[in-house]
Amino acid sequence: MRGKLIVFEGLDRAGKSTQCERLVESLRSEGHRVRHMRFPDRSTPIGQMINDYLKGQSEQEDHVIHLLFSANRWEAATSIRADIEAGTTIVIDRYYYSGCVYSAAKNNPILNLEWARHPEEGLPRPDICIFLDISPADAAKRGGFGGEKYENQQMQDRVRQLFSQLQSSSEKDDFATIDAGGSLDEVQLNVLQVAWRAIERVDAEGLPLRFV
Ligand code: Z5A
Ligand code: MG
Repeated sequence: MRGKLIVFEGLDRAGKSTQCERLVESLRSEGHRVRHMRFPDRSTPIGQMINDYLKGQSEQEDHVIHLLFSANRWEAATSIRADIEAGTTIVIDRYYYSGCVYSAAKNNPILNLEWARHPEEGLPRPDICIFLDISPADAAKRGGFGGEKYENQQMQDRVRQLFSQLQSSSEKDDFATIDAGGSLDEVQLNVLQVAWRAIERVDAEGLPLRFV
């Protein structure tokens, strides 16, 4: 059986990294072979350029940084596909949905969601995207914004709107939305249920890996 592609998305402080780690651990303890990834992957030369940009140490034109984020996924695409074909499940912390919404949220008149999606076409498409939904009030309880580029209220408000636009687009069936405002254990339980359902569906229906 092939591996599955499971992605976490959501706003700042929704708990993606925390729940991603917990899901990886649970699946491994059940005997699944699992690879844990995150985007941006700051360890590559392209990822280093993204890191410098997010930390305010370099400037990039909006389209240029968008294409770097996309290239950072493309440099991993072949190995993602190979691992899935070899039976390894991949759990990813942020993917191309973040790529589209954060770039489109800048209100650059020639960088809307449609433009942003083009460079992502052909990437492995998730079997399920677990969207951790958090209200601005609950996010604020988890501490203030950090110092990175997009960590401000105006940007986060636009990102929230654009994520909900994506969730009612032709990609809506990719998403399972979970209330991320509960306790760590409550959220984890819901995440596990969604992940198991997605895994079982792929296996029961023999669904092939799709591409964006
Ligand atoms: N970006 C982009 O523009 N284009 C792209 O293509 C991609 C990304 C892929 C960096 O991402 C930026 O890159 C991001 C989008 C943009 N900009 N923003 N904003 P990143 O993934 O590196 O961001 P991050 O630094 O990992 O942070 P995060 O995503 O904001 O956080 P999180 O992973 O969702 O949350 P967490 O680290 O798991 O938890 C945050 C805190 O809350 C922590 O103290 C936890 O202990 C606590 N927490 C978590 N869950 C709970 C619950 N349930 N209750 C109470 N407290 C909790
Ligand atoms: Mg994170």
